[in-house]
Amino acid sequence: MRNSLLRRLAAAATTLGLTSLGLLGAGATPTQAAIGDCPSGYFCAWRTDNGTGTMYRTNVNQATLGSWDNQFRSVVNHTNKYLCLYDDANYTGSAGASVFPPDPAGTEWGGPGGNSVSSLKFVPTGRECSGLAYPPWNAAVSPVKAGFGDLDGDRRPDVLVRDEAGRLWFLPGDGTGRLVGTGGWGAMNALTRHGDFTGDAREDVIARETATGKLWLYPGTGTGTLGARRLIGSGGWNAMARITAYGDLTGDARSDLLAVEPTTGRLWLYPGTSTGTLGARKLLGSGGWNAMNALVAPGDMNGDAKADLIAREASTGKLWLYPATATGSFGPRVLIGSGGWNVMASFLALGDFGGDGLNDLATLTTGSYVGEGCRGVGCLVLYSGKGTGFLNPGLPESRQVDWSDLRGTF
Ligand SMILES: [Ca+2]
Ligand SMILES: [Ca+2]
Ligand SMILES: [Ca+2]
Ligand SMILES: [Ca+2]
Repeated sequence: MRNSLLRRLAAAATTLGLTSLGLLGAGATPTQAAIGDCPSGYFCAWRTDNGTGTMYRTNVNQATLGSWDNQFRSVVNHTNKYLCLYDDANYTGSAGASVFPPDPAGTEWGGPGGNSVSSLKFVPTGRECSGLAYPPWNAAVSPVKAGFGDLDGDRRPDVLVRDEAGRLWFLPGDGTGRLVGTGGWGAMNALTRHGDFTGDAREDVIARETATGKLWLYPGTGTGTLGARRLIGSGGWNAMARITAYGDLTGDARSDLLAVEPTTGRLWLYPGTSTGTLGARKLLGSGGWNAMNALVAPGDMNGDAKADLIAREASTGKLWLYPATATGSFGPRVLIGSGGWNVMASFLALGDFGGDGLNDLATLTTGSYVGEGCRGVGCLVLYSGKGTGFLNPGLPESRQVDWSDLRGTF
């Protein structure tokens, strides 16, 4: 995908004073159309490099551009959609698309990177200029029912993806995706799921609302969609970090929630209850948990049927396994990754996606990752579990590339 030149060119334009009509001087009136003439809700273009002269405008897709074919020199996107510009008609082009983010206020403008634009379209997310809104997720059918990771009950672990438009996608594991949240999910600053909180044997989603610090439970319906949400935390949850739906630690077969208190470094457990709410919290770790920059709930990793915890140590990039004990706490931790794990942007703990009955771990990479078959941001790397608590070497999944430009995968 060709990157937008918009920001760089916008900076240059500002330096030259081109974006400010005020710099024309008091009383000066531009004799030709200018950037500011582009109406709200429209994409506009000009044949000149400085946004003057005859203005083109549209707010709908254009498979061809007629007399404006190969004429765009400067452009502005005053819409709330992503704008894609293509070198060929019908939304194609060997160089891919130039992507211009939504800019409803119209504060930035620039050039399309050459006067070669022959078609354009508007899409909700930048990914859709050259592909699908969601990445491909392929998982095997597990011989065992994991009790988590599987929203639709077919024993194949599923992924939920939040996109740049605040929509939620359900990826059932066959490479496809279905829209299960039409918008508004951008209001959440924590998303987690692991097992059933409501007691209907269907996996549920928990989300924290940024503006209010409230914790919401979205009950799974068993098909990949989510039912009407319920308030399970009336406020104050913005004071917590690493909110992690864990599975059952307390031994009552109800899923529990973990969270770190940043002011103290304490690790707390919020037990699930029979009413689908959270009970009084219990102290699990008396301090030091701020040293961890990721908590992962992968289910049972060491074969004793009790769900375990994986944590990444920020300063060392080490991965630690905290095995659950029979008394609902953690035994001595075990080093399962000797370093380098900070190149991972996030973890996906979905159960057994390899199909051998043992729980696995998937990761998504940052730009620092270099692997065979995939490098940089947005690679999916699969670590199959050995059933002993340890992981096999990671396999970058070259068939499942392009997990970038998303706003959460869980
Ligand atoms: Ca499934
Ligand atoms: Ca449920
Ligand atoms: Ca429990
Ligand atoms: Ca275990």
